[in-house]
Amino acid sequence: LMEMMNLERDALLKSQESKQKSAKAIADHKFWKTQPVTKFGDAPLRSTREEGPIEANQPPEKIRQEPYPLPSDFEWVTVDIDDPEQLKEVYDLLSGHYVEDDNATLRFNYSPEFFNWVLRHPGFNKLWHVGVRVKSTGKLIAFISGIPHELRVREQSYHCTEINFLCVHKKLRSKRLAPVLIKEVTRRCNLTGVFQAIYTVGAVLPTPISCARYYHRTINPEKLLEIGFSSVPLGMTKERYFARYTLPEQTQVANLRPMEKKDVAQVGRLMRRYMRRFDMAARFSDDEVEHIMLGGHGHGEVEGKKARQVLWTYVVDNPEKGCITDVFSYYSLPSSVLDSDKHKTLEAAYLFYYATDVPFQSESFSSARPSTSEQSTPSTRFSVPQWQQSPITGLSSSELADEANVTPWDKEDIGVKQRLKARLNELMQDLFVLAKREGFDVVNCLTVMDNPLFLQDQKFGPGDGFLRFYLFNWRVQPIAGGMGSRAGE
Ligand code: MYA
Repeated sequence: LMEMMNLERDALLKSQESKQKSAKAIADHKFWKTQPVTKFGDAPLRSTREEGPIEANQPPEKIRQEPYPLPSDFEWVTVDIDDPEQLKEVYDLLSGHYVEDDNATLRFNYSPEFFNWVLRHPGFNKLWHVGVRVKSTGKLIAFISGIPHELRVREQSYHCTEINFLCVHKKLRSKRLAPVLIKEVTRRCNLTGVFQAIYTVGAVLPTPISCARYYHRTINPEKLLEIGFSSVPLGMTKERYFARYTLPEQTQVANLRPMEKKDVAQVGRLMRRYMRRFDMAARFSDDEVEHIMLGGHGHGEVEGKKARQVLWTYVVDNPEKGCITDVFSYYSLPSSVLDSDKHKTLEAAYLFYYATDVPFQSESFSSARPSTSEQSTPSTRFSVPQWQQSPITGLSSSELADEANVTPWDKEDIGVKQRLKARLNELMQDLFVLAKREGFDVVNCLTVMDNPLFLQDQKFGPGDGFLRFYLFNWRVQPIAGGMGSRAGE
């Protein structure tokens, strides 16, 4: 495993170096060099004690009050995702113009239900859903969004915005619209007291704090071959290739069932404890756990029709222990197939959050600890402006207690790692069975969290894609794979 991780790291560094060189050659980062981010030439931090903000927080009166100027034919809008028409406009823009692979054969095709789920993170601020329209026609031609988030990087936490879905219409590319969108969303975040952000991008910009690689687990080998997404390895017959990815009909893990609302407190406790092991992770209150783990389950309506399910979450409800011992989830993110006559869509499931009590079994941890009535609410949690404050947390004291005295990921002993590896392998195998039943062609994940423990055993293959993690206005030493962050959205 160590060898695999070292190889992976070397490959990542090499690809990062070469992309970095070519990126530098193309542009001198005219925009990024004006922003509070680590620059390529900056001296590395000598210790994690030097980690922290690059620029000080500003009081509201010091922040630009008026929106940044746009070319005269465009105007700013706040996109209201409560309005089905506007939600559809975001969908139309991104389904035609969002991220493609390097060969332009696949393009992410997030569903309206997906936006409706993730953009409504508890405490979300409508002003952070920023659009640009053509004045004369009203057409939406660009978008960027932020959702509130409490992020812990090693021992420090702060409220930040998670920026996602930056998109400019193909016909308006290379006109420096992206920097204006980024500055405008920054201004809107600053005005509400938020001065840090996390974002992930495939490309190398100044400066990644971490890099992960995409891995793919074939579920429907025939379709993946037809699309050209995968190929039969040299020396292997097609039959053997197909047999390699055969799955059982039924799940194997005892007491596995879909997560329900009544599980939120236990799942929250389990997730907070599990994520505390990593160097960087979101800190979720129970309200957020409910949203993140159940919000995409197809409740309510989108565009006047019953919402499709875009998220699947399962728990292991262990009757002997009388509590939930494991949870895993995956979401649907199809890609449009751009160059096939036979297939229009690649149905991809992405591994999302998971947690298990295996690392805590020796301390007889139970997710069923009765929680006090004290709960943080989204309205109080993200409404505390940070212009005068040092990093703060909005977790309640019982939520904070869940994170106490956890052994860090990189210090866990080999016995724990082996038990964890065995358990995660069992859970992933069942995830594939369930994903297959739902009609998925492939399960994707990144080399984050504990994923390297099961990639090989579960027949994941390395992909061409990498995802770089970035922090805005927070200087850090590089963060190794031990990272529990929302990935790949
Ligand atoms: S990642 C997904 C990004 N979207 C896509 O890849 C979809 C397809 N592509 C497009 O729509 C366009 O190509 C985009 C760029 C919009 C990406 N992140 O306008 P330009 C820099 C950051 O002429 P265009 C996601 O959503 C580039 O280095 N910067 O370029 C997370 C150059 O600057 P510099 C990017 O191709 C987004 C400048 O823009 C990206 O027409 C996180 C060129 O501008 C990128 N993905 O449009 C955003 N791509 O000269 C940052 C290019 O300096 C958030 N650039 O090299 C920062 C935190 C903000 C909030 C802070 C709150 C406190």
